[in-house]
Amino acid sequence: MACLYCGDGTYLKNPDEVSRKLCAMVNKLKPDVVMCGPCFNYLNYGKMAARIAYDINQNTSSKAIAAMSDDNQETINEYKDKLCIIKTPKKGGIGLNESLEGMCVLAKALYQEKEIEEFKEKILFLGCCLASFLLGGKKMWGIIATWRMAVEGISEASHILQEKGDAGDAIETAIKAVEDFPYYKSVGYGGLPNEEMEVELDAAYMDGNTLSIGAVAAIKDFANPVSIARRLSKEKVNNILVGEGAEKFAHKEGFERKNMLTDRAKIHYRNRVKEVREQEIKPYAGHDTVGMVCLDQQGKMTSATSTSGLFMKKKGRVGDSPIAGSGFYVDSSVGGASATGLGEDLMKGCISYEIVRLMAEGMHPQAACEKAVNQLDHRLKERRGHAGDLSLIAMNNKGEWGVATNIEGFSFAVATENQEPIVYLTKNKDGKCIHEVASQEWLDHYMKTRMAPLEEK
Ligand code: SD4
Repeated sequence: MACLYCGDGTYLKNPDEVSRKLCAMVNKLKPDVVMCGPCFNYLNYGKMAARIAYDINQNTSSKAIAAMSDDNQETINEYKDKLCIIKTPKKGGIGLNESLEGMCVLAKALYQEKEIEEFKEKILFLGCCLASFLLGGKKMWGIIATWRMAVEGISEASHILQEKGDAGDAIETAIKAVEDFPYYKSVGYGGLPNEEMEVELDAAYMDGNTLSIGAVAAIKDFANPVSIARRLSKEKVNNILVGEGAEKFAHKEGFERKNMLTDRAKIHYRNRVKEVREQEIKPYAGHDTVGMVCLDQQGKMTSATSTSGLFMKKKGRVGDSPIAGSGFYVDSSVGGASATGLGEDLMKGCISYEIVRLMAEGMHPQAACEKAVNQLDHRLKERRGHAGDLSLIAMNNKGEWGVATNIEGFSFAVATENQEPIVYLTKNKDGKCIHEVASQEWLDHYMKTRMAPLEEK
């Protein structure tokens, strides 16, 4: 064997154990060269790869080399005198295909007389799932959500998933946590009202095993629309209910009634009415829908959304969030996606379905999100002169995830078997989305501004 490739696993809970097991494997297989590098990730994901390469050089007779992009500058500085590090051009990660090419070039350099094609057959790939493989067949789980506000919810969900709980229960728990928190202005209790100062809520739930869908739209006065949507997904027909019909169903099924209009939301409403009058501000500015995709240890995937839609929307307006294929979609045999942004534009691309379709063709969730968002953004600008906000999250059935946006500073939260719940901020730079872990300062500021006393203008 010419080479052995290993993935990253930066956020592995037990890097010592992974390194020890990988060294044992290298000692057994005795490859000439071990290439260590992040597969398709962002940030400083090369850290674990560099550390593994270093340990292999210390503890085995094989030669280990690390490969990573400039995103990993910190790691490159730390290891540059201790390790051979190949810089890969690809921003973000070396990618499976890129690393295969990269290793072939490397192998050719080492064994000069051979042709690149020959090496392809001699390379053993151990990609990003290496971690779970090495840690004794532990099953992957994960949950990803739009916006910072979801992080407490996904933390609760991760306990359920860790304990082999069901992806349906985990996602419902996570979304309910967001719906119940009064300071988040676009979801559930405390959600911002429509033009007539009524809180009309949209929510959906999808089961990726059975493809069952349930949704409610423009529902008033119920505490947890996502639970009603999940209940509807169990029906044979009548899966999507709106307004009065949805309320009647929820009442009959015993769901908790609640006046969802808070005093704080009333102040936001009155202030916005004044702003719109005085400064011509668009009533639609400022919205944060929660959308999630979840994978459990049994391989079941789910997706769900919940929102009060656009602030000051017309009574009866329905956005993308309860619409399958636009606001959400999931198929356990592939993965799922969910959207936030301007529903009217998100729906024009059936964008969640499009991402799942691209993943089914073999694309990594990150590449699929970027392709779908960039293409829709481009198409909307070309045909209509402008594109609304489009932000998408996705996860495949291996627990790999991706995010893309056409706005500045979209935040999202992820937890998986390999990583604690983390909030990231992302921005689109020339079609590539760069994710950064949100600083403590940013997180504190976020909460402070959400909960600051609100004065009527
Ligand atoms: C809607 N997509 O109703 C929702 C709004 C949203 O972040 O996502 N806000 O159009």
